[in-house]
Amino acid sequence: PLQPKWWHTATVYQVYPRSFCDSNGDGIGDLPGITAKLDYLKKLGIDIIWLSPIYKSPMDDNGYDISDYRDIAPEFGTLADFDQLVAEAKNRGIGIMLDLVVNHTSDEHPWFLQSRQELDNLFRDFYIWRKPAPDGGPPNGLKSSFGGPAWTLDPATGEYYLHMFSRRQPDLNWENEKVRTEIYDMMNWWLERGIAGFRMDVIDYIGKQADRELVKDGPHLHDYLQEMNAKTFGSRDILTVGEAWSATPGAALLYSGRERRELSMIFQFEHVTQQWDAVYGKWRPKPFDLVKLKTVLSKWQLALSEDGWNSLFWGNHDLPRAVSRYGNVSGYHVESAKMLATVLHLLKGTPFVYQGEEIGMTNVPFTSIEQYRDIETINMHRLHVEAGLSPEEFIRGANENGRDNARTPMQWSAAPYGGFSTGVPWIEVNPNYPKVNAEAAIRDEKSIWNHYRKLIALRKTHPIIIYGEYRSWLDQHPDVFVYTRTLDRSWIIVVANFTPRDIALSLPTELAINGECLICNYEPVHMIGETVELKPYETFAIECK
Ligand code: TEU
Ligand code: CA
Repeated sequence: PLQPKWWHTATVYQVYPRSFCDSNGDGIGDLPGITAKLDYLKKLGIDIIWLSPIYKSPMDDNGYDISDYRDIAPEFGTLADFDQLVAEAKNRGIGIMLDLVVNHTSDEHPWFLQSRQELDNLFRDFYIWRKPAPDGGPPNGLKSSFGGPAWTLDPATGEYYLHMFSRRQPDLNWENEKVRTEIYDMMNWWLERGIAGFRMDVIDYIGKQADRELVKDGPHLHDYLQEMNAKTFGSRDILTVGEAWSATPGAALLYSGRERRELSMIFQFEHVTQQWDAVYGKWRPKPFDLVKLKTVLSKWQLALSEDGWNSLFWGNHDLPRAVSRYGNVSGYHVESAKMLATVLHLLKGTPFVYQGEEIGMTNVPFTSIEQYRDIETINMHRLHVEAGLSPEEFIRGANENGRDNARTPMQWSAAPYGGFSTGVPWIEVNPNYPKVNAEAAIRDEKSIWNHYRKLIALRKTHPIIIYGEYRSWLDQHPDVFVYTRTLDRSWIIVVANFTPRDIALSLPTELAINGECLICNYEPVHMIGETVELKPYETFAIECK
């Protein structure tokens, strides 16, 4: 049923360029810095690098606000630096996947500068302009993800323009065919440069119908994606991943089903958003609930088992650090980070590693709003405090779930600033860098890093990890995740303790196994019977052929 694809066995590594490696001491990560670290990534075993945006940008949202789709932000380098990165990566068998941000542009993009000039400008219809409501206020109640109305009045013409994110990120009008043609041309221009894929920012928004306050999953969303596929990457064997916070399993099949000619896969976020508070959202996360997490992961595993394909991730540049969110950084940092990696990488799908996750980087203990750089955190701080939340409580939420947790500089060594830069970094380095850093991790055979390396390699030698049928067990067990993968006569059992306690686990008799231990975070386990003694955050996978 599933037709094998090269990206089924691949592991993707996400680089957030601003925070990865600074080559010239200005405190900002850059393209030559990434090129300098390709051997590190090669050693880890990854196949694809997803680069968060590198295009020219005023950096209102760290590059997710693009002012020139065909040039590089000067602080990141030049097109020559980019070509060199692509070539050097290719030499090592690594592909470069670009972040395609086409729901919106920067307000400094020439299209928008034109568009805002006058009502009959040729580019007016590149964006979404509406007359004020009768009372002069915004046309309707649409809200920006970063707080406040999604409409801003532009005095030049007396109309409002739509921006689902900051007011410096005006939404493009996808109903305008000229907009779509421009975007497809631009995509082809990058494809010609030899890139291996696109990650598509908030792609579920592009079919929006603003007047109906309908943003996600608009009626023409899939028409546009089919058109895009046909006009750009459809004839090439690249990897495409759509970011779709709204996606249900049914929607995922529309995006990635084998007959659909749309995308390779999507990012869905159900395992993330189910942990948010109904009122305060991510700023007041609910306590971790393993049963709910397992329910969501299993649902997605089963829904995309025969068609479509899952992306697998714990973190990205918008999310907290995985080990801080799902693991235990106070007593079982290494054990819990390895456990999480094992659970994720042995599921069916393509794993995504977010930079620093492979060394167990953690959330950051900021104490004041001045230390944050993220536009969402800064805006939401203002709005929540105005609405009566105490600044302390907001900071507590931000330290748990804010986006800057993932954006502090990559910790390369115990050198000043974690070896990220010789100058003062644009955002503070996590103070734990003397202990948590890549240099130390590579040296230590038992490190989190070496565990990731092993997992990534296992996918290359074990088709059962790629295609084996998934089944979960003990769904209601509050502390332990148990699942199996089966292919032909072989099967793998994966067991993971999500708590800092010893657990005596009773297993169904059919799960008794005697085989090869593929990976573990304590001593290898080859055999289990009806009961298993698990140490804190213990995990292992046994294969029986
Ligand atoms: O994220 C989409 C998005 O919806 C996030 O902003 C999300 O809502 C937020 O982090 C949750 O609180 C993408 C990018 O990944 C993000 O970095 C950009 O800021 C955003 O789009 C706008 O381009
Ligand atoms: Ca730099």
